[in-house]
Amino acid sequence: ESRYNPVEIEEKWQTSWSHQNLDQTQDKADKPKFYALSMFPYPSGNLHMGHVRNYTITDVIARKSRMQGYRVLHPMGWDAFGLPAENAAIQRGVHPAKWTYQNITQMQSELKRLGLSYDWNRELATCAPDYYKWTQWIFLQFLHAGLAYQKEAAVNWDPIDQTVLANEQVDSEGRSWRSGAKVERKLLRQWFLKITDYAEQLLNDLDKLDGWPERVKLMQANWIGKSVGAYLEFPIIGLEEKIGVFTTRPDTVYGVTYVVLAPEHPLTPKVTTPDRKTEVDAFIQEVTQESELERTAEDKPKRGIPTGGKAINPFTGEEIPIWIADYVLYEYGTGAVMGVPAHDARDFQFAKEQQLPIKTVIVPADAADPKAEPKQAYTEPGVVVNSDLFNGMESISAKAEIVNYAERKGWGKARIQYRLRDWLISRQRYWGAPIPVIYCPDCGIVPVPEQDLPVALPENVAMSGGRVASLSQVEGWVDVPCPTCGTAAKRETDTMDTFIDSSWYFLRYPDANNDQQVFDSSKTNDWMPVDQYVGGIEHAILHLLYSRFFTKVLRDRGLLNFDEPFQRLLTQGMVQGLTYMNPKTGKWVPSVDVNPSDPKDPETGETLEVSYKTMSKSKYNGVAPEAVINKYGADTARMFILFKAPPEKDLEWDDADVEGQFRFLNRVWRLVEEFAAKVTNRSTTIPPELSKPEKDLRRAVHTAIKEVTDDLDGEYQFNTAVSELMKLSNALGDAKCKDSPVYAEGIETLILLLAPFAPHIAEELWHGIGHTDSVHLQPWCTFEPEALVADEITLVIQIMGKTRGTIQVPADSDKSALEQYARESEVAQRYITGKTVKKVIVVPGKLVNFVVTG
Ligand code: ANZ
Ligand code: ZN
Repeated sequence: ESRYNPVEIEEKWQTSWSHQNLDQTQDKADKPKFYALSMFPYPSGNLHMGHVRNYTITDVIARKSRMQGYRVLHPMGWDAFGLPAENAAIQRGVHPAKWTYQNITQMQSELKRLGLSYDWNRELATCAPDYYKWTQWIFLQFLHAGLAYQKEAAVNWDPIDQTVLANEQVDSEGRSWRSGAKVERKLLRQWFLKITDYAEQLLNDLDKLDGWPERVKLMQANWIGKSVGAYLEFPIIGLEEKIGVFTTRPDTVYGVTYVVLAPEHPLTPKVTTPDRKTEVDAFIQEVTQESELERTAEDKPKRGIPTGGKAINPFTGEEIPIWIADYVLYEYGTGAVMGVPAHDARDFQFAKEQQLPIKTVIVPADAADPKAEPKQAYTEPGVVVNSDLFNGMESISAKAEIVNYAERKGWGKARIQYRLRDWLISRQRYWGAPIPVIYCPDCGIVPVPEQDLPVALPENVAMSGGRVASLSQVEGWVDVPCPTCGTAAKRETDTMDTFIDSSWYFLRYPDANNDQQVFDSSKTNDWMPVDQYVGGIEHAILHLLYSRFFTKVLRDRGLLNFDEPFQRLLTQGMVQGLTYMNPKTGKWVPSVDVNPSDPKDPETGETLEVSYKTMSKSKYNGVAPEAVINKYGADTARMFILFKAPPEKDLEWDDADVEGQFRFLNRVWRLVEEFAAKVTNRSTTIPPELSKPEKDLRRAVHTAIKEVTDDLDGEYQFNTAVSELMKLSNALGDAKCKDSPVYAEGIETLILLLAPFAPHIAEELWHGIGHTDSVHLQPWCTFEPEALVADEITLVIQIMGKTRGTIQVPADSDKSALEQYARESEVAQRYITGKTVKKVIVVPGKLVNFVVTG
């Protein structure tokens, strides 16, 4: 008799599978395709439990899909450009490339120990020249399509990382998503991708994504931020130019009492009167240093000053003052707003503070006195007043009427506005893909010719002064003859935002080793879209939106024939660890220093606060995957992670439950061992006539097949699927017919159903009962509906609503038969003899309740 030794068998099978090329993708096989993809990791050093959870989920899906007869693409790669490599380089003096590739090697070996069924032949790293060559090629596609352009822009500048950040990389407090630094505003010439051209499609196509969490779709829709309204123009007194504004409330235009420009608006200096110039300049200086979020915060006083200039409201002919204020953003709409204090909360606050007039033009249908001075802005729909031609109209219908009127008069037109901005992709950093353009004094911007790609990163780069030099500082790299005219020219020295690298990697896996093309479209069209994408909710906006954008652009360039890259999306929850905090000092205490039954701070003796928090280095609450694998094996780690919580929910790490799964696998091991040792006739051919114990066992076996399959095919309820496996193993353990083919069928079924979850032990046991080919090449079990039909059911007997016992009765009994069986049962006889039965309630299939008196 052998003991379950996970470390030994896991290594053995991993080696064997890789020799057999078991996980290699079957291209062009005569099978339906299934593309299972985990979000690829940043190679930061070691795997953490979040990775393990993510990849285990995808692996179960990939494995069961193979058994179900799909050809499966299940690849892995590395999101390998980015700042941490530069920071590590500075701290440790290793080149970013070296640090990155070391980490890849380390993490790859950890991944292999988890028994994840990746096709390693398709591994890619975004920092490799044979990958970023195509990233650069794609950039040129954007350039040719007019979707990449340069613009002088007020950018988010991270003073710690010394780089520009996209809006998406600045959090709600105006801090960098990476360094945490307070982001500053700075003017620089930058490259942008025109994602705004695709705003409408990106919004509308969300409807096609049935397999996405509603929450993620909502976040994307809000990010795109569509507003329907009007563009209206206000003539400026004394100037030819007009002030264009975007408004969602054209119905309030008769209530405009001032116009406000963003301080950095190009009209600001023109409308400013000489007496106001000094003050206006000072104000602009001040405001441009603030972040967008500070400027628009609801709770902050709005700051602004008059420019001295005047405009005309074309609808009323009234003269109104032109102001500048911090709450008007230059980048949104036209960078100018018509102020309607009576009906907009921000304008109301501003008008109160600045003593600007407030003019009511909408009133509630039942308004008492429209002339009373309002106490706050009335922002609801209502009836239009004080608005000339439009008086008495419903404000909602007045919107369209007023826009029509404006159009006829040449004062404006209907307009749709998106909150989404173009994507700023320039980064002044070394460790990224160089933007492949050259600046020629004669020809201007010249794209690097395709045959000269990749524009390779220079290897020799200075790492001093607390940062890795940017490309502009690399001697000899910048100077290059113009590809068109040969004149001495200069390379672009910015690299691309690393989100670009990850916006197309899923398109490369179907043809990962192609050195002639970005990918062969027929291959990528064949495998795409990804059937199941799994990753963290932190990518709900950025990565997913950018990937959708790239897909649409490459489709429009004729490279792809589908609209959306990810058919189904699963965002897995966090892995949380037991966390100890000293409530006095606020310090986290490592769990190794704490006695869990009496948690005290080893230094101060203070009683510690205990909670579950997302595992992180700073809280000392992480559990290293390696340690768990060494102790229990990868199969137990996988089983625990799948069993402990539904995939979308947070998961609390619990050593006792890990032990529990280890014990379960041991039980399965012993069950199969015993079977292999004692049962010589292992035929699974089921005879036509079965005894009652056989029928019962067979029902348990086929119920398990049905339930596990439902759990995996539907909403991915891995936790209940594992419970079903445990039930099946119990039924087998208790079975009274261990020499029956039904038992043999049950043992085989248990191993087959276990295979996607715990692939190594399943393989070992499969061979242990005499098979010679891999369990992972077997077809998925299908249940027989007849086997599920119970001959008998358990009927509950109640007296006055109280359960007194149960009896077995034929499953096809009708109501009166059920009553009859119940009455005659021993249980009922005990309670009803000598009494009067006043009423009998029969719930078919479940229970019979006797109401008695006397
Ligand atoms: C007049 C008005 C009257 C407005 C009213 C609202 C209510 P969303 O829905 O976010 O698109 N706005 C326009 N451009 C702006 C900018 N650059 N900075 C700050 N605010 C700006 O909001 C559109 C509304 O936000 C516009 O409609 C405008 O104020 C303001 F009773 O125009 B509204
Ligand atoms: Zn030239």
